[in-house]
Amino acid sequence: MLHFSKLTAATFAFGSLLVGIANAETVLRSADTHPDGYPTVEAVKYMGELIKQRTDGRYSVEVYHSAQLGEEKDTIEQTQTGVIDLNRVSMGPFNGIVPETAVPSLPYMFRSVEQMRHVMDGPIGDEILKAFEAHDLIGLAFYDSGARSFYNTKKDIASITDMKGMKFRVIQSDVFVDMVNALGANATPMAYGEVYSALQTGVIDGAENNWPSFESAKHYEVAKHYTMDQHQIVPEVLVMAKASWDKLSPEDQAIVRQAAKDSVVKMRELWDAQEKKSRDIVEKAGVKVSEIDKQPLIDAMKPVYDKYLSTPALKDLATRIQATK
Ligand code: GTR
Repeated sequence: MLHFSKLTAATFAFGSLLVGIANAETVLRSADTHPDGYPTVEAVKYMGELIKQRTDGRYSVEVYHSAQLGEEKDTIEQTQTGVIDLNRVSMGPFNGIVPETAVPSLPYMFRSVEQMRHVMDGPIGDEILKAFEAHDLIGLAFYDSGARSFYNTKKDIASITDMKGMKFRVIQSDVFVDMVNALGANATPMAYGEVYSALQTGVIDGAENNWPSFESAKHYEVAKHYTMDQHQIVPEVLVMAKASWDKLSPEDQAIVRQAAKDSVVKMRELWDAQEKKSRDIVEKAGVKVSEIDKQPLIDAMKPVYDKYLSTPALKDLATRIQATK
């Protein structure tokens, strides 16, 4: 009897040790270049809450916003090596790593944000997410980034000829560099965090981005001319380190994937509201917004398309994107 109860006590102690281990919370570290409150940051936090609820607290997500873990190019490398678990990045810096990402990044590839959402929500989006796996990353979801347009410190741009010789900062991606050069301007690839001072000191004349980035990075304080050329509708992407993913059980992988998908809905709500808010802030601060005839810019992209749609598979991907309603 005594022996039996000892055993019971030991079993109980061992059992609670196991429960203790099972309850230990694993915190997944997630990188974002944007400040706290930005739609991407809030969407990943929301995803973290869903993961926490659905794993009974075994997993949670901590978002390191404001480039606390580094600039995008570096955080991508750190995610590939498993130093960072999760990363929310523009597709731009992936262009040289995952060739499929160059296609949705091509200027004027999408006709509208609505079409981009249809494409990325469907089988084409899944195919592109899958393409990350060959590069030690798990593609989880696409977020929105509106449309990117040029802005500068010098003058209103009303036609493509006004851009000639101007120096524009771009994302560290050859697609972006080639786009600016094909417009007759000069591209300066540079980390996002360096753009404000480069605008201020005149190292560059301008840059290009959507309303929320233009506003939250405060570039509008120094660049007062915004041109509505809307050259790129580049989706953002949320990736996980393959090393971190492989540590999850298949059930937990399914929870993470679903939570990421669920956070897209939240992201889009936040995004649509933020775009309006940001545009309002910059216009009130005196930014002059000018319209431009987009056709000459579209026509100038022919060599860029030829360069990046270099294989039948990539050409086919572009054709399928363009055929999506
Ligand atoms: C923003 C994007 C960021 C970053 C930035 C940039 O629109 O959300 O992830 O890529 O652009 O221009 O570097």
